[in-house]
Amino acid sequence: MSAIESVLVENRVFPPSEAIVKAARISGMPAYEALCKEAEQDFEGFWARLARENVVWNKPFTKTLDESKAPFYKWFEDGELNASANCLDKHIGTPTENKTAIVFESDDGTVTRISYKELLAKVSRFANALKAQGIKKGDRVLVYMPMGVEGVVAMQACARIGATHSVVFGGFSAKSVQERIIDAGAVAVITANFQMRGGKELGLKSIIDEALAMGGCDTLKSVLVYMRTATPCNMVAGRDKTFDEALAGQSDECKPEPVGAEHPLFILYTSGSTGKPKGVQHSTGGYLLWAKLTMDWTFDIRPEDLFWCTADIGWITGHTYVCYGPLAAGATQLIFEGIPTFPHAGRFWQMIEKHKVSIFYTAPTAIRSLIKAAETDEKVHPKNWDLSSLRILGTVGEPINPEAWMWYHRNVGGERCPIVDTFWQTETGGHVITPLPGATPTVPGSCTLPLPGIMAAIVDEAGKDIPNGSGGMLVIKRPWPSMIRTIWGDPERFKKSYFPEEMGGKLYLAGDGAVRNADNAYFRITGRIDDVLNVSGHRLGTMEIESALVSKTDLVAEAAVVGRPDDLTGEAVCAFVVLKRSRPTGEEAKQIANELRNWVAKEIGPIAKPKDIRFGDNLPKTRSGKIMRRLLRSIAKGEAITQDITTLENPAILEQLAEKL
Ligand code: 6R9
Repeated sequence: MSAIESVLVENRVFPPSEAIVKAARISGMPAYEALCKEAEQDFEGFWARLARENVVWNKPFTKTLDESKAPFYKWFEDGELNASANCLDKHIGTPTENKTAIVFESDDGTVTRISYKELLAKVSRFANALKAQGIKKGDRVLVYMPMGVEGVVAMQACARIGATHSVVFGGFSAKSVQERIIDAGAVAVITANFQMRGGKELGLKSIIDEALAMGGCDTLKSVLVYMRTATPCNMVAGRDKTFDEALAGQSDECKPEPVGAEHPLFILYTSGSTGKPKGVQHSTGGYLLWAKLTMDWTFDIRPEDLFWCTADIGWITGHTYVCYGPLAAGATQLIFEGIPTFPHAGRFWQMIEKHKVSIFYTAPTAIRSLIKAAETDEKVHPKNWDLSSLRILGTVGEPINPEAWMWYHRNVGGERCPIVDTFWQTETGGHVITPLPGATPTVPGSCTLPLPGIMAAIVDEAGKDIPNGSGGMLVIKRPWPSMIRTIWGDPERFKKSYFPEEMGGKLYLAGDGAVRNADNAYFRITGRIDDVLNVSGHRLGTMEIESALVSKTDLVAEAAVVGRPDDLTGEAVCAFVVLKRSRPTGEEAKQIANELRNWVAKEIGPIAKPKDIRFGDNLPKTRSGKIMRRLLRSIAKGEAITQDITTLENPAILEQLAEKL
């Protein structure tokens, strides 16, 4: 049975214990339902109340929602605030000021702690250094940093002066960095000499140098380099400065710059179905409200919690649940520099015991790989560590298969911790469909119900509602405060991608397929319905990988990329390639496949490397010349071809493409 099929027949229900319900902020289903009702009865009043209660405004807003230019919705538009002040200054003068904001564990296990007060001083000083570089409100700054306190400081410092950050995950290639600098018009890059992962020192600054050497980054003026390790890196005089140089003489006080609620706090690039990655633009007010609110709602965060989200700051999860949410909530969080399998695959469990983590939030792909490790080596099984500090578990990034859910529930959660399977996207800013730990009975593999005020539904291609029990497309019918505002520099693409005319132009189209349970209306996400793949929880566009392949013009004539299910990574990239020379076989085919993999890693990043590469003399096409992708998907899965292939121009190549290297 495939993961999706097993999800669809799942019917085990796990209600939260009475004690958990009693202690929770949103306590029991009636409390959840009351919030939903409040949102339905007075939609704007509901959000206005929450925005007043959860955000510190320099200037209060007078209008909650402006729909006059829909789908370019504006929230709290005439209000003014600063995101960094909402994460740091807000706690000064309260008992939180001396509380630990971040517990940092480095790759080699060294632990450091920083209090809210110290973090504020550090962010302020860095903000002054940015200003001294001539960086000002509205400028874009690209952040290419390892996991650690400094990455959060860089983002917070940008927010403090009203500069818009664009964080790029440290695994992306020089080419990807260059494209993002150009698209965002970034004036500065904040990076590190190296990052430490799994005991290895990996170059970051060298990738920035390579990106800038590709040319076209005309807006870029300065590069600030955090010396993470003692190994020197290339520094270009007049352009590059170490953090020490940039921070020298800077005061650790910096007044936060108030910005309008709609001011772009950040741009984060993500893959779409067509063309280049899109710069998802987020607001300041609505986004910050969501980061704070979902910490309260989904994680039921408390002052004594030790919160750990394992996501990298290069992804949206690291933005909302590392950089902004935990700080806005005044929580203590753990940040980890390394990887889950170094020095052994019990590292996560060991860290939970050591730091007494109470809320643990990770990706299904990590869980699956740790299950596999624990099954092969008893010594790294979670039972070897004391995990009794845990009270809530979470997952994010992709559908979780019920087997992995049950393992997580039993072996990590000790059958006592609610699991919040949080469905959301870069575009939604934060959780949109998720259980509430002290209310929602959970079902393995289901993200259960929408948060209050999120009008999620399942519709057909014309935007018409589909009854519960049948699959369709996931949409959100009304705007919400933390939604994507536009695609940076491409409002038309924003409208077309997310509010398609064919569906009436008013529904937010998530790009995922979903089905609601006929009995309890719970949502199950069945996966992307567009050409976006989800490999280990990372979004990749098939078109992006195809264009990377065909850009190897000396070798590749044509390429088609599809996804196929993979037990470990959820989906795997499978590329069908036609070369400019004759079709290779045997050792030679393997060697060329490797060359192509490395090429894709260089063009996009190692995460995009095709797992499978198949060579053919041609690709299966219809008489009108369209590549039959559905057929390729079947071949990639190793399924027998049941589709009608009468329109296929060249049926003989199917055999070639089915051949594994
Ligand atoms: C936060 C994040 C978004 C895509 C999304 C969907 C998949 C995320 C999920 C899930 C099933 C969940 N996804 N969470 N699918 N259950 N709990 O991951 O953002 O990188 O933009 O990916 O991830 O397919 O559309 P992003």
